Amino acid sequence: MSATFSGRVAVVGLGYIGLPTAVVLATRGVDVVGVDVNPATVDAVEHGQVPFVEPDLAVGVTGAVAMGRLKATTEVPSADAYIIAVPTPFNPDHTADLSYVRSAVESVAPKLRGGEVVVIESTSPPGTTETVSRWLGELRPDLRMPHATEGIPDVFLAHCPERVLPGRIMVEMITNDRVVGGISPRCAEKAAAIYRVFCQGEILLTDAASAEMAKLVENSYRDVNIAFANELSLICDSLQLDVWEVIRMANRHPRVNILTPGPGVGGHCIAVDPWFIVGAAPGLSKLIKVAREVNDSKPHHVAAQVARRAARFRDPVIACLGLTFKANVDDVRESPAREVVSLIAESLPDAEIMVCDPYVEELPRELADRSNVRLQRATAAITGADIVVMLVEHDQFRALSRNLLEGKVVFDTQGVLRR
Ligand code: SAJ
Repeated sequence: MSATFSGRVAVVGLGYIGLPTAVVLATRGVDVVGVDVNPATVDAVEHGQVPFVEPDLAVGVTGAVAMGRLKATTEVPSADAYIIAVPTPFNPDHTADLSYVRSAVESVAPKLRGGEVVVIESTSPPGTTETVSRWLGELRPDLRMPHATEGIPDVFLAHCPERVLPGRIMVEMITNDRVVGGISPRCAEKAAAIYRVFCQGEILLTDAASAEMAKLVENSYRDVNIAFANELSLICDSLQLDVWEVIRMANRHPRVNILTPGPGVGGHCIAVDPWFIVGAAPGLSKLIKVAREVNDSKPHHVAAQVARRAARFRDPVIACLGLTFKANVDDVRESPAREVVSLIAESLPDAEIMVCDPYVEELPRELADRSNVRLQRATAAITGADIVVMLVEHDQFRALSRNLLEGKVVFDTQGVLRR
């Protein structure tokens, strides 16, 4: 029979993954302590607030805190299980920056007494969980770590990658299948017991490195497919074909499902994770690397197309619709739309650029510092614009009256306005 978990969980890192994970555990009766190095995040959670927009998360946080099941702190407490959900960005040479994981592990190590489960949720290159086991072994030589024993270790270590889609996190956290990879089968089983508390999908047990790789492969698969769509859009532009029409036709084949071209690929996952595979097998990851390069080059192509259209105006007024990394989220980090706006502002210093985004209240620093860029409401911006650039297909933009666009030069990177 599958083991069930009882005890207290510390979730280290209260970001897009850690906070929802803390909430789903807490609302199912587990005592959860959320830990974050940022006192403002801790303070917000303690007051039942959410530091970012995600449907249904706010109500979950409020409920869990009111029930007394969720607490937040900057200090790692003693717990029966630790879930580490801190960022793993990449270094300038595209290798993984494991410094946040390392400092989380260092803060957990002194709390271990034996018998705890430590789960790494942070997306990591293959072999990282084993590295964490070694780090813990060095930090706590008094405890047996799973990489170093055939028998029962003192600490059970596993990797359980998150697979939730921003915008649908609270649903997918519960319904998605979950991969749990242990340093040993016993580690995987111990970690799986925590996820059984809330996960209605299937829990798939494997080894830690396969779990790490599976996560990277999922996002690389998507990146390669988006790159195919983006490359098609470049080819169709040069052949003066309508890429949306071409894709629409091709997708009527029963075994073809081409994704949607856009201004580029953003977020902290799809644009990052493929590099970890390239780093693990550089000579072999040719397609994955080229896909990354195709997607990374897309903002430059879009900005160049806008500059070409702007050439016929004296001091063009350009409305850029959307700044976030994808539709209907408030996250502007690693956003291709943001890069496009920067590139346009740089290449067209005499243009007036109006940025519209219902999810953005303040321009990011590099745009706010430019005298030719300002934030504006969509209707006013479009009305005063010569050129309208559609960058993010927020629902609010889909609903815009097409009459507003009459007489404007429209550059639609998402095919929204034609649909
Ligand atoms: N994009 C396109 N065309 C498409 C689909 C997406 O240009 O047809 C762009 C989006 O606009 C965005 C980027 O790609 O800039 C990524 O968006 P996304 O919605 O595909 O994915 P994310 O980054 O929000 O979430 C992904 C998901 N992974 C997969 O679908 C394989 C999610 O399940 C993961 O949990 C998440 O990465 C993560 O945290 O790794």
